[in-house]
Amino acid sequence: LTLILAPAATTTFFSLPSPWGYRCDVGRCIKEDNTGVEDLVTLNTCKLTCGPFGVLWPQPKSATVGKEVVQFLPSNITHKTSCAPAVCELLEQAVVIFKDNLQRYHPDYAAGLTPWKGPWGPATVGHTLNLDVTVNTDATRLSLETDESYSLSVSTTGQTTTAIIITATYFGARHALETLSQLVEYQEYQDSLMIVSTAEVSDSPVFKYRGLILDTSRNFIGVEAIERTLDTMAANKLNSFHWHITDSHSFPLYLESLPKMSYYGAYSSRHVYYPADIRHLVEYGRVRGVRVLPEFDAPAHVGNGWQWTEKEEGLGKLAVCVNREPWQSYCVEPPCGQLNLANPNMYKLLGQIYDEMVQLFSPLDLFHYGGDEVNLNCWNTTAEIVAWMTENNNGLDADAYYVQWGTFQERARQLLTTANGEKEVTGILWTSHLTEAGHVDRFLNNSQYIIQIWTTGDDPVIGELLKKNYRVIFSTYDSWYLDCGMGAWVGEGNNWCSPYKGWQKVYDFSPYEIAINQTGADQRDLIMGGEAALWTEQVDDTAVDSKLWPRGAALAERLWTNPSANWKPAETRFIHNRQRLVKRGVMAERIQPEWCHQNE
Ligand code: CP6
Repeated sequence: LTLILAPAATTTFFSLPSPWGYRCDVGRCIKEDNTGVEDLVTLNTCKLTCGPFGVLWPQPKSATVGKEVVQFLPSNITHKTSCAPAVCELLEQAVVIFKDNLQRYHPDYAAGLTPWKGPWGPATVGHTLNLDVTVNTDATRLSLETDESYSLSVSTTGQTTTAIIITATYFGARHALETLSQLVEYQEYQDSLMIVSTAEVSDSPVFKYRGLILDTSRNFIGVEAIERTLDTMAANKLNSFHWHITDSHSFPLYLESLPKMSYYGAYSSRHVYYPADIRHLVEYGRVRGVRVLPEFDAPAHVGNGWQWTEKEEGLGKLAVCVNREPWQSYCVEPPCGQLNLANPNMYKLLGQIYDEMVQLFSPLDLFHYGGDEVNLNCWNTTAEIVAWMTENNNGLDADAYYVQWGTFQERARQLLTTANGEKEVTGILWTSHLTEAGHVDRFLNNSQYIIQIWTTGDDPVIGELLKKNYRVIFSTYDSWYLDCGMGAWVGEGNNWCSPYKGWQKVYDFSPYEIAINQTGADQRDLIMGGEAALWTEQVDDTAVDSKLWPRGAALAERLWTNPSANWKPAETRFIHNRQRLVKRGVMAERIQPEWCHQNE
């Protein structure tokens, strides 16, 4: 009988000061002794190793983070959960993602090399990270009522670090795992991970609705780039991916009941989202705590894809002004196109499109109808529509057209409700002439719609809508548009990239301040949150990451934490968060030279 006794392992607490004579302070190496003699070898070792321990983004409501770290390996993570079956199933996936994110901290991860090749000492091998997750309710889908709060408690005794997570919902637990992953860093010295040995975090978001908009019509964005976007949103606790899937340029949405929409409207058969892609992304988002919210923009911003009804089926023209010139007379951005109000088949198709979208994106808690930038001149210069207006004694003045537009929106709402099994879905609409003071309460019920503001932060329409009790989402173009807008490419001297909106501008824009300025109160019951927009006239897969990140992270802290200070005190954390995003495989834009990171 042979007994092999493993050597008794002991945990080494690496206090910061670290063992190299340098102290690692949020990513910077500071010499401990006062000899003034720099040892470049140990300084550089420290630089390689020195991680931004405890740098949290977005800043939690309350957090105490210890100053000591212990080593462990990602293979030494255990977890136990207490939850309803459907929640536990999601949590299993969340834990896999959590572990993968830790693997990504290894500098050789992207190169595909096998990480954790050692050498690591017994302290690393013996140490275990135990996750203990309790979720108290059984919700498995996000809504505007979802409780995303969490408490996270990290403690270390003997050979074990335990992270206790207690939340109301799965979505809170998922946020807690993101925070926990921010308490971990890679340590070059022993090729292992290190985790802060003690921490207490109690956290919840200020705004319920925290999102990004991605346009996939002006240019197609591949499924992988969208996955990466969802990953990175989750890392920053953003919870809503607003998918502006179609527009007048292209129709990349493959519909089984209407395949000719994308056959005519997609840029090519490769530039299509098939039902399996969409279902995959909806589920991919759900697991990561991100709602995938579809927009079907109408009655304007349509065009390519709609031609087949006239060419093949005898259904007549369902979209008018399609590709019409000179475009300046019929739309704000070429190619033009608007739905044909005079042809009842248009509603039949719209209903079919909604039917299939509801199936693909189910379960829906919100639906975006678009509704922006309708051009009345398109309709009243189209003979078929003018004849129909006249026949029905509607008149031909602007108000007559607004009434028809309002009627269109009401029919669209009814079609969507029917598509959703007669269950009302809260609608979102862009600000437009229909949402102006003189029109909005005539056409749009404030219990049925949330209005998304895309004009500037000083637009008085914001105060008007709030005073009429409309719920709003902010996407003001002077602060939260991450693209170059249209001016740069239509060659009209309008260049929204100039000046470039740095992360500081994104960070400092505060919806509550706007509301106070315009109405005297912060209106926190009506302001659901905000979204930064990436319109893709000048973006494809190659630029999505660097346009969205790290500026999207600045938006995330505004909406999660709503800091009272401006960007300045957040700068160091922001930069470290950006470094972490890069480690996770995101091509996030650089903020400053490495020199600043290491010296200052
Ligand atoms: N496309 C759609 C767009 C824009 C909007 N809707 C837009 C407007 C102004 C600027 C940038 C984008 N490209 N469908 C407005 C909501 Cl500056």
